[in-house]
Amino acid sequence: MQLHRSTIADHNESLLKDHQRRIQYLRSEVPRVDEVLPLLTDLQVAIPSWALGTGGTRFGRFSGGGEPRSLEEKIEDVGLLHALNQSSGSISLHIPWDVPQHHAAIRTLAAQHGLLFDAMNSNTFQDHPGQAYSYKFGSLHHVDKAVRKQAVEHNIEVIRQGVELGSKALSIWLSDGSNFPGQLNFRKAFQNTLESLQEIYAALPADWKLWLEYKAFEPNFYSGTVADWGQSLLFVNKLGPKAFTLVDLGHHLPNANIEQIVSLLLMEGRLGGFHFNDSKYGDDDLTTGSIRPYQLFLIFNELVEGMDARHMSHSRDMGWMIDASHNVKDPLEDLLQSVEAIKLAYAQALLVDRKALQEAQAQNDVARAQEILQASFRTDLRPLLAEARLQAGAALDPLQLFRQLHVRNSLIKERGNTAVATGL
Ligand code: PSV
Ligand code: MN
Ligand code: MN
Repeated sequence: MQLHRSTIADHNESLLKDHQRRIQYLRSEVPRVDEVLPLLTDLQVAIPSWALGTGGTRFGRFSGGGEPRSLEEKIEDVGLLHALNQSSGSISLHIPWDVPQHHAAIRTLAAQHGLLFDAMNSNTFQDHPGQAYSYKFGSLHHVDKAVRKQAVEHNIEVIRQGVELGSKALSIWLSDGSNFPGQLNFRKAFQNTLESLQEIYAALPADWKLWLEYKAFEPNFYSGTVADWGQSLLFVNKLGPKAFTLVDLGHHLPNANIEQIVSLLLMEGRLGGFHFNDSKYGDDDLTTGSIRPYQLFLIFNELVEGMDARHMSHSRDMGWMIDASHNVKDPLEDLLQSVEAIKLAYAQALLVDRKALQEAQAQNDVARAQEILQASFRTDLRPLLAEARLQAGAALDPLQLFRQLHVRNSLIKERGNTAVATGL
């Protein structure tokens, strides 16, 4: 489904008067708002190819219909999101859930939608059809060298595919771990993983990055071989300057102080990117900002502070990606909501009075420090995001336009009701 510029222009025209009233009020309240507009426009959030269909649980999956049946259709869906918000300018693929075949044609299609290829995700947490060895007892950490070799080769193949598509990063998440005490020798598991990662790292092109994601538990429930940021940091420090830790917001033990983790990883120059989602219990993969928006803001507060301290480009020097999966919402509506929540937290963080905060910190003025942060968090910056979209040629209200156009119904007509989103 193609979205014409004139459709967006008509939609914007119909909402313009109300929008102008809101943005004028915001400008009168927060004089700096216009300064951050270019930064907001520049921040693009990658969409994972596996989030375009309705997610499921191990108990069932309830498809809303019209899901993309091929990589081409996934690209079209992300293109639609990007046309609506001008903030979702890339797609992240998962191999072998995605099977890119005609790379040049896929690349051209993506470019037609204004999209780039974000990080490539390898997958050694499932057995692939026809592979020689099983990953039942892990992949890069496996006791058997032959299994490790197979997993290393898969990762190198994913890099190869990514090079064809113009991607610049390999994202590795390992489910490797153990379910029972005694199952693993932790040190040997670590050393095997390190050796495997070194082989993968050696195959990285010069301008590529390797992001190593950690996860506290699931599918293993006793130990994880890359279970937390400390373990990931140990690996990436040993690998070299192209290796970084990736933070998935749902991969921590309950109540972890993620913003502090972010701050210290940044300080060490080892924070590579994010998988955004939200959670109440574990790796719930709920819509970003739907459960703990204040935490999201505090994370962005550290990001802005830490990246500025290191003179990093907010838009270019970090991998911004969503990793979510939804059982009850329209996946495209949900992704629009997640992108909006991410940019809202970013805008709030950009508008923190940093000088005043530093002064309050230097004077141990705890109450003032809290007031400064919360003043930003509690300012309604939604009109600012809308203004950024208006200036970028996107829709003032992407979700409303998505509904007005009955996009889901058109997709169901085109693709049918029972299509599945992933290759598995
Ligand atoms: C694992 O829970 C994870 O967060 C990794 O990023 C995977 O690639 C993704 O989810 C698969 O859905
Ligand atoms: Mn993830
Ligand atoms: Mn996850």
